[in-house]
Amino acid sequence: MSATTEQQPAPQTAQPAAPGSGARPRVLSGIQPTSESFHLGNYVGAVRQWVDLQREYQPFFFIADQHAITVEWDPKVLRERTLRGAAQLLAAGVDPKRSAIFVQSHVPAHAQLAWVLNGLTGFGEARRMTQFKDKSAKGGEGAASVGLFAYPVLMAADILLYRPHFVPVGEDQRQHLELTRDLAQRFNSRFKKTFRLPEPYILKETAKLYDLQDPTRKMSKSSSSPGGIIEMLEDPKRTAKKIRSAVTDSGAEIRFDLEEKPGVSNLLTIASALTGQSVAHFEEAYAGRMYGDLKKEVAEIVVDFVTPFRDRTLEYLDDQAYLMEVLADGADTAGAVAEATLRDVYQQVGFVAPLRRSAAGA
Ligand code: ATP
Ligand code: LTN
Repeated sequence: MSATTEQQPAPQTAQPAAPGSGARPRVLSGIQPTSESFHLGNYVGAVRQWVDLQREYQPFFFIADQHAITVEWDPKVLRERTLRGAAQLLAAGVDPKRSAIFVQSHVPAHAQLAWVLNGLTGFGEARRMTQFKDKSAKGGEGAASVGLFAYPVLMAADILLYRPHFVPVGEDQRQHLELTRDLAQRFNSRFKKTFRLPEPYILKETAKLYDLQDPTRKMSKSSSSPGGIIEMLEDPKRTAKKIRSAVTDSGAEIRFDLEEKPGVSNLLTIASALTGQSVAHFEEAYAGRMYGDLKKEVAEIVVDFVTPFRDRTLEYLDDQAYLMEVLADGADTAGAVAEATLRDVYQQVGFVAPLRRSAAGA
């Protein structure tokens, strides 16, 4: 993959294997269904890397619907967004033959292991998590849910169940990964070595996209204004308009300079990320030309990219039977791995194993 990562795993030469089959090192990641559509930042900063990782790793990718209920939610909207999230993963090229694609709540072991890990997590340790501090800052700690407080513990469970080698996430999740490693180590030393300590695989220097209206802030589903965010599933005509109205900088020169020219730099980053051509190529091509010309071309590049993506997503959403099959297969593959780990954990912590009666009730 092209991304520079903190921890660059050695390339593997093994042949493609079926999801869950154990021949290749595992990667795991999740994305929350907290908006109608992924934005272009989510795509270039995260989902596109997932697609690349499928070649060399054995991936588990899921829609974190249980994480989405740690803040206020609407059940109908959550259901819709969960399916949209899965359809967008498929449209982006996450291949169900190579990757287990599933919905977090379809694999009950996530919540079950989270409960065990809750008993190993210090209150102060959880309170130090900066995401909790940030997200609870608005209404005050008293208004935040216990779920939001325990969010990182559920995330640790998501990860540890699969004993993955790597967890690709953005820089903002680094602290949660550290907690995950601490919990794994604590469990392993208090009981028996059960969990693998996952390596951070922080997608740091992959393209980071900024808000079109305020290019000093990152493009974000929770804080960008509608005009600042490029949503993958919105009407491409609207997208083109947003790019043509993007805030640019004083002066007229088209060059990459995040400090002096964040608006122009953002447009150059987008053009480069979607075409595979270097930023320098666009700087050269636009020497002596106007900001308006650049915006027009970037609008075309983005529209050419998002239009088929959107069409593919809508097709997957139209064929819910297929989508549900993919998610059922993903949950079967993931569930088998997760349940084996959970059984091991339950045994270590002293839960009495239930008598398993056969389905026939014999
Ligand atoms: P929120 O605003 O709710 O925090 P978000 O838009 O930042 O949401 P997340 O769900 O936190 O998106 O992130 C999903 C993935 O997308 C993460 O791996 C994150 O690093 C990546 N990502 C999010 N925003 C950007 C961006 N502007 N540029 C590049 N990558 C991004
Ligand atoms: N917290 C992550 C989403 C997430 C995740 C995970 C990522 C939930 N569980 C497990 C990696 C592994 C986020 O908001 N980006």
